[in-house]
Amino acid sequence: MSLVLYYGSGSPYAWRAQFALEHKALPYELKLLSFAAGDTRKPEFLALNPRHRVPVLVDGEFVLYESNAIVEYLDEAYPARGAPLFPGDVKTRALVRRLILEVDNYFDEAVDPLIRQAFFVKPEERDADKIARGRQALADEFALFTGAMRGEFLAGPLSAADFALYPLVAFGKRCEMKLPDLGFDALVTPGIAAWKRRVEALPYFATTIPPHWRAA
Ligand SMILES: N[C@@H](CCC(=O)N[C@@H](CS)C(=O)NCC(=O)O)C(=O)O
Repeated sequence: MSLVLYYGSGSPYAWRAQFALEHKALPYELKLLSFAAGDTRKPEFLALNPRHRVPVLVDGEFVLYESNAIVEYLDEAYPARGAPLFPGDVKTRALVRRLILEVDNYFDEAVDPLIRQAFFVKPEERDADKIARGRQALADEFALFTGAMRGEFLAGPLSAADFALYPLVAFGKRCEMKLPDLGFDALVTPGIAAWKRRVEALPYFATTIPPHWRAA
């Protein structure tokens, strides 16, 4: 087994893949790419992912991009290691897949405008209406995910759905560094706050935090 994960520090999608590698206690090598240096657009990386995005997993001869596909691959390729990330019966596994799609199709869309305003728009050019709409969209999403929760974790037991959602929630919270009036915690329901604490209590959680976020 020779696993290599290409990542960029602070990428919520790469965080998903690292969650899965740690959950499975798999040995792997991390390769850090610099977004600022344009590493994702260099020919050697484009040969791995023509969509120039991290994460990319290399397992021997096999190359895979798209974070949720990587998590599912690791779960199937290394079934003997760690509790399954697509657990339970066929209906629970379908629920995990549905939740992952809801994260990527709806939650991601809700948090993205806030991330843009916080990290990619100059302070003097920030748009208060976009921030207000983003807050509301996020509150709506937290309410929907609270309603969808089936137990201690999103689908009941810990699953790939938790790994899909958590890094985007953490990124939303991190927007407060640039938008101190965001009031992120007020948007989070008690159910999601308790879920967040459970993910943060996972024994390998600290290892997965993006390096430059640790110092913050
Ligand atoms: N749908 C992709 C999204 C990956 C993604 O957007 N990665 C960003 C970092 S957060 C990236 O690599 N951007 C660099 C680029 O676009 O060149 C996944 O889940 O893996």
